[in-house]
Amino acid sequence: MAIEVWTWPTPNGHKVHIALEELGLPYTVVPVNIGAGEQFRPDFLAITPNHRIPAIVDPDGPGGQAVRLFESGAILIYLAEKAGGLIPEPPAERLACLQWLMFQMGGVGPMFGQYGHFHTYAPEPIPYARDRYAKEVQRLHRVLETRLNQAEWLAGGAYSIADIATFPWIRFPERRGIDLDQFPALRRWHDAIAARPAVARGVAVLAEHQRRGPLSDAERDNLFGSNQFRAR
Ligand SMILES: N[C@@H](CCC(=O)N[C@@H](CS)C(=O)NCC(=O)O)C(=O)O
Repeated sequence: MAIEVWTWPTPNGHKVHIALEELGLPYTVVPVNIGAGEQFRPDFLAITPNHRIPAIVDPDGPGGQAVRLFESGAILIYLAEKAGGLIPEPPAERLACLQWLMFQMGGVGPMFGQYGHFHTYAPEPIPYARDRYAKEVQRLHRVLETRLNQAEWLAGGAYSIADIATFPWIRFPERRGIDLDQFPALRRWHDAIAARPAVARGVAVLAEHQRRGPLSDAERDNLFGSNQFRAR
């Protein structure tokens, strides 16, 4: 039975699309237009009280019971374990994989997200915030560069969910003021992942809905305004 993926074409959504494509798991896409406020629909809130994509419903979860899951890192671990791939078996590499996955979830994602907020979406320029997140983005790229000078992939010798979680955030580096040519190991890693057919299929999911141009007032209200912060 196909896994339902409640998603939208953003870096966190792309992680799950890529993993499903790499693992060859059957899935159906349920679009959740976050600019239009569809993340606040009761059927989505029943899956994730955090009203953020991605989330999945697997009718054939553990013990044959349906499972609902949110948080992209947890979803990646679940999919990798279900399919038996993209997570190394040797304990040391498995730990390294989880470590770099957590680094993405707790560092790269939130910090790059705040960079985007203060450089693109904040209604007025706040130099301190712009500078802080620009420095963090640079620093996190340096950390990844150091790791990828030591190992081919983030977990070590094998491509894994740690790479899949991180890759969508390294696409379009110019959007974060990054010149990837200054990070040769990261460039090598990025190009190797971008060349994978499953990755191309994963980032093509819902590509026709990729956001372009400035936010409308309604989109701003849903993402950063009163609708976002209303008690539910
Ligand atoms: N830690 C979460 C973050 C998910 C997240 O921030 N999703 C964004 C899109 S990339 C979202 O749904 N935003 C909707 C909103 O802010 O209302 C994860 O990795 O799944």
